[in-house]
Order: sequence, then structure tokens, then C-alpha cells
Amino acid sequence: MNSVIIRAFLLYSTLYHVASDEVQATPRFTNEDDCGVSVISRSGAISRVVNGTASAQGQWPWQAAIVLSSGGSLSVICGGSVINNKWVVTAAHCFNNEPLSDISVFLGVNDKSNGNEANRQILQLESKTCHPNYTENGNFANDICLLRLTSDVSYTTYIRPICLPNQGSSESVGQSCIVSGWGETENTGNNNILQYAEVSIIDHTLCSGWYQAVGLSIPENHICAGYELGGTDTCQGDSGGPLVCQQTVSGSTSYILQGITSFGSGCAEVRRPGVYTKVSEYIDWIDEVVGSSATSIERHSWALVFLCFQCCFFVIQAVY
Ligand code: 4AZ
Repeated sequence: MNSVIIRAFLLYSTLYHVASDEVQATPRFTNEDDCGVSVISRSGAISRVVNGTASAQGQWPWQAAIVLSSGGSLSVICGGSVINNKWVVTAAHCFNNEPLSDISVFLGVNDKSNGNEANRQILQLESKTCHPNYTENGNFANDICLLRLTSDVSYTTYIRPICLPNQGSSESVGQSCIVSGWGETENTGNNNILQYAEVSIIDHTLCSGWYQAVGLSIPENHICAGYELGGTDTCQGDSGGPLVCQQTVSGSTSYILQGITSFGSGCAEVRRPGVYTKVSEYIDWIDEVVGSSATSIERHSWALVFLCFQCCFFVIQAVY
């Protein structure tokens, strides 16, 4: 009798596990626990990536460094953002068909010149999926790539995921957001230390007009951010990194990944703001790529195997 009760309990808990897995799988990683929060509060005036401020350790815990190993030396070729414990998002133009084994993802980095930083995690790539409509020689449309890591990211104070926006949502013109990276500072700071700056979202039509002057078109699914008068901007080497904006939902404030640093004409120049892949236009695609990955399916199928075993035991016990 006791064993029947225990088995019934096990059956119930497995069914519950399978059912709740189903529920959790629906709203995705956009709702990753505690996404978009930094334990380091921003303080003081933001001076000015070009004209940025040196970050504190853990200030932008979703910031990834995409590192290329070439001829025995390592270099940070781009930035990226952790979206869950298996995936990092970056720009498609960061890559040039390098073998996956030459690319790694460094997390928890603040000073890229210091190989002994205590909070670092170094991860390798299992796969790289870039947007199918990214065209290398086009206007940088669909400049987005997803990197699947071979092992799980362990979240710490210094390494955390960023929240993703809802598909099709838009940031308002004039909103102040944050960019970060180890790119060129044009002598406005030390780019060994992760730099960040505040930039303002600029109207798409206005920005397209400014860029027309130099024969560049701004793709529909890109956002411009910066200042009409320039001065503060992302620059070469910041590509793939995050443009994040704060959002408050039912009393709690978190950062949302609205953009991926993509391109510009020069850096910090008048009427040439930075141009960012608009992440909210790619949520369905991200879902497709990330959702079909093994983690949740593996967990799910193990639970189902266990469930089958329990059912068999139940039937055998009932018969004999
Ligand atoms: C680059 O080459 C790059 N000023 C990134 C951002 C900007 C320009 C160039 C925006 O990675």
C-alpha cells in the first residue's frame, strides 16, 4: 500500500514537472529570471565608447567579449550579450568564416588586458547561427548572429543575462540608453577597460536623411542612437555589443536589449549617429533558433522517459 502511495506521488510530481516545463517554455528567455539587472548602480555624471566612462566590475554583466585566436594571439573582435545560459547574441559582420574553434566568448571581463581577472568565464562555441538574410556586401541589413556555447554559463554577480524586448515593440525617440564595449575611444579613454556611454534614440526618418548625404541607407530594421552634434558614440570594435534601455514593469526596473552595435560613418561625428540592429524585429527568429536547441528538449524528454517507467511499474503492480 505504502509503495502505491509513493509511486502515485512520484507520478504526480513527474506529471507536474512536465506540465510546468511546458508552461515555462512558452514565455521564453525574455523572462529569464533576473535578466537586465546590474548590482552596480550607476553614479555620477556620465562624461562621455568615444567619450565614454570606464565601467566598474559587473556593471554591465551581460556584456560578452568575442575573442578571436589567430596566430597564437587573442584579440577582442566584437562585443556580444548573454541572453540565457547557453546563448550569446552579437552582430553577423563580426565574422569572416573563421573556424568555430578559433572563436571564444569571454564573460565577466572588465579590463581586457588583465588575464588574471577573477570573475572571468571563458566559453567555446558549439554553433554559430547568423540571420539567413544577412548579406555581407549589402547595407548591413539583418546584422545579427546567435552563438551557442558548449557549456552553460554560470551566473554570478558579474555575469547575468540581458532581457529581450517583445517582438515588434519600439523604443521612443529621445529615450536615453546605454552602449558599451572595448572599441576605439579616439583618445577619450582607455579601451582596455570596458567603456560605456549614454546615447539617445533618434527618429529613423531623420537619421536616414542625415546618412543619405554620404550615400548610406539605414535598413528598416535598424535604430539610430547618438546625438545630432556627435561627440559620444560607439566605434570600431564595439560592434556586436549591446544598446540597452531601461524599462519599468510593475515596479521593477531592468535593462532590455534594444540594439546590437552594427555600423556608422566614422565615430561621434555630426549627424552620423551609431546604427544598431533593432533586436525587437528579430525575437521570433531568436525564438526559432534558441527554442529548438537541446536544453529544454533534453530536460523534457528525460522527464517523459521517467514518466513511462513509472506508468509501467504502476500497471505491473496493479496486475500482480
Ligand atoms: C565598427 O566598425 C563601428 N559609430 C561600430 C560602430 C560605429 C562605427 C563603426 C558607430 O565596428
